[in-house]
Amino acid sequence: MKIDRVELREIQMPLVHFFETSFGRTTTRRIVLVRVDANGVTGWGEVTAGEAPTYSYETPETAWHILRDFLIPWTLGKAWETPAEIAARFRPIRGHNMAKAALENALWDIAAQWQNVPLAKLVGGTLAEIPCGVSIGIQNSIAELLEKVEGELAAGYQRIKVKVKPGWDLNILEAIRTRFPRIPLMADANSAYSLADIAHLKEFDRFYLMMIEQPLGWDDLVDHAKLQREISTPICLDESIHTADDARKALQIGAGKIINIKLGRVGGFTAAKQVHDVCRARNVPVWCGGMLESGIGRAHNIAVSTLPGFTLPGDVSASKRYWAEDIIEPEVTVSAQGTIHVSQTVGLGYTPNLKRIEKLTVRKESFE
Ligand code: OSB
Ligand code: MG
Repeated sequence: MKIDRVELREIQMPLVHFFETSFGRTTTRRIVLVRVDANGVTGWGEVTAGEAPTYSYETPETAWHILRDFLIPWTLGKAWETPAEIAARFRPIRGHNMAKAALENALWDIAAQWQNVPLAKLVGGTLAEIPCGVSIGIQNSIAELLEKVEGELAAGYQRIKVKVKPGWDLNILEAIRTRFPRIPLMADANSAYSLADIAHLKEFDRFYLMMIEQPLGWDDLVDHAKLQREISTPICLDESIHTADDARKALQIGAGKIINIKLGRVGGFTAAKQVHDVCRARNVPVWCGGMLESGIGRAHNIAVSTLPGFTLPGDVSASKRYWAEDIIEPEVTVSAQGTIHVSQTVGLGYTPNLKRIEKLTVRKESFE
């Protein structure tokens, strides 16, 4: 099969509510979409990079550059059988996993349509329904945070994750535990602490969290291993895991007990499956992280979440938590039990809304 055409476009989508982490606040997402046409079939991918290089070094601009100048020329007009072959072709490029994932995942969408199966099935998924949690950003006040937690629990979500940073950590966890003593709760620090904070991080143990996500350096494994020996709360790694080898090394040295898999961060479905397999072989649970995706990235997240090792609720939630109107039809909805029913239709499982996408587009470039 041959790729006839690739189109890059940047869309801008305002969030219904700002999203704040320890590295800053986002109000409007800039999302690069990749559309691929091959043998009369269209596939879509999404670059999940943040607007600023604060979660990782990638941005919409770096992804556009890497796609336009390297990844697209390397794939356009070339023959391929499986998306994994394309992933292998991208290997000489160091990093830039979010750019790679956007293109590779579009090919998975195409491959699923060629084979007449749902994307989840092609990926190797087995779950028909996936458990969902929510990620709640830093709020303007504790009262607003408690209100949000209450609303998400009422909507049925199976676990609550809250963003923490120095000054917005023990106080908010105390407030949540006082009001909701038994809910499945976790915290995500996005690298806001260092080993100098060990005594402080030990205090998290009294809130019996399911896990604490990426407390230390965004590129660290060694210090996380030291911290994990000192605290009883399980550490979940996010930012530090980019490959299956990273996962193997992290688990080997005890840097954490759980891994968050993000398609963009690891470079697409091929690598995500490898990270999943490394963890599953060691009985280490994984879950799917989110990057404030539009419906296209969200649909990919749902597909990867059907792999059998995804035993914990992920940050895969309803479209309406982020968007007044999503770019897919139907929008992603979550059941009263806090689950998403996996679409059994061929391909992505959702239809990109071309009119809506066109309206949100601020630039596009196509390659034949
Ligand atoms: O660390 O998981 C993270 C959003 C942007 C950047 C990093 C992270 C997040 C989230 C949001 O936690 C997850 C979601 O999309 O709901
Ligand atoms: Mg995280």
